[in-house]
Amino acid sequence: MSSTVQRAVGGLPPGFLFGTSTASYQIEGAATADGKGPSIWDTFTAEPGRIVDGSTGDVACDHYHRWSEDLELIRRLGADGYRFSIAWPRVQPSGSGPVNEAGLAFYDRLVDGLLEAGVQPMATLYHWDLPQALEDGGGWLSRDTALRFGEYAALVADRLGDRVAHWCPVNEPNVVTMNGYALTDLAPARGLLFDALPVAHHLLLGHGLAVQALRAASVSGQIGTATNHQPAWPLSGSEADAAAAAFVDTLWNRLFADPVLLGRYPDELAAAMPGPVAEDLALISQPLDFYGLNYYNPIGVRAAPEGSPVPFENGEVGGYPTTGFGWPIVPAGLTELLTDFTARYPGLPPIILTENGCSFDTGPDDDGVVDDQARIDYLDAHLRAVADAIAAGADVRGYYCWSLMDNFEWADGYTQRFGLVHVDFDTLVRTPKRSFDWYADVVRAYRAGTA
Ligand code: IFM
Repeated sequence: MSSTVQRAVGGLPPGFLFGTSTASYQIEGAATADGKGPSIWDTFTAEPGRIVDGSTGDVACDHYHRWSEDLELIRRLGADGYRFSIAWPRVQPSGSGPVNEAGLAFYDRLVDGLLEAGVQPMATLYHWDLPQALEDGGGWLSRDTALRFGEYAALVADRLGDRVAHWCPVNEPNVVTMNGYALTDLAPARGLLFDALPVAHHLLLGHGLAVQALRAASVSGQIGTATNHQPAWPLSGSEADAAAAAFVDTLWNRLFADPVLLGRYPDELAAAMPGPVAEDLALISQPLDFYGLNYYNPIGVRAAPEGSPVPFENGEVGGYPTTGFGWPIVPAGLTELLTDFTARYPGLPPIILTENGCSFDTGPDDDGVVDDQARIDYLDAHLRAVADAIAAGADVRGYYCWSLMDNFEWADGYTQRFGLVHVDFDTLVRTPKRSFDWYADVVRAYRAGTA
């Protein structure tokens, strides 16, 4: 057994879960199959210039048709869990009304297949593919979308609630708010800057209503979150940069974690939230079984020049190696985040890392081997960062690698490969990378060590 495998599992407590993550629009394809309605991502990708390589998720990995082949890969990996997302427009093509049976049946089969393979299903209810009809009615700027989301959650809970092990209602509400509604790089590309803040409240309310629906259905699994968090690091020692970084921490991290974990908004942003805020906060802060956290890297922040529409600018933290995306590789940022959360939120439930991973454009060599040592090094370092946080008192119970397979990376199309499995997007042939075998070894070594 290699030393990195032994290192990676050292310091992880008994019962620790290993898994992989994916999302519907990024892997499924089958854009109109079985009555699926259009989502905001179908609309966005059809607009020229939105996606760097001009691609769409119309086919993606064609997982909708090849799911049993992918299930075999999941089985072969041997990890405890698999996180997938349910496409709302497959279940309710226009975001409200009765269930589209064929769409929900797909996830029913997937969940059964996972359980037969001995893998715990982790279901995300919303990973960004909002039914277009709801966006036409205001999208997440409208309170109504949160109410519809609660109804959709109830429909899914009714069908899958007896078998899903973990529920993540909303993936990365901060990314949706900032990149989809404040800026224009993700769908629906509204570009509203601070006028997008009500979106945060409606996504959080949607989370609360979904938690309520899942509890009302007495689902057997645990309920949590999947929120992207990043330490905000000032790019210089100046007071102005420190203040800008504190503001970004509030906007990116606290705005989404405080309401869930403390039942209140940060003072600086509370006034921007549409009512009835106090009642909504009671729903938003219902107790959770785990806090799901997605980590990639810290954000570098500097103060913006006088007269800018926002008081900060983002920049890369320097001095670190980078992934194919150019994102800095900072495992210590993960330790910092986990220990800071533990200190900041006294009632924090156990944490599960619902995403962590890296893009590297490594393809098959002449022998068909995908030798992605850089990914192994990244995962190894981040698992050790988790162990460091646990040693410092953080209660972390699981790690889900993003991603099982290369997929459609949003505005970056097929140019960024995050998978443990290589996908040839011309032939759709799947080839497990060396990191796949390494991760399988990590899981085996952990089990052997804790058996
Ligand atoms: O691919 C995304 C995923 O959909 C959400 N979290 C970050 C990943 C990498 O950018």
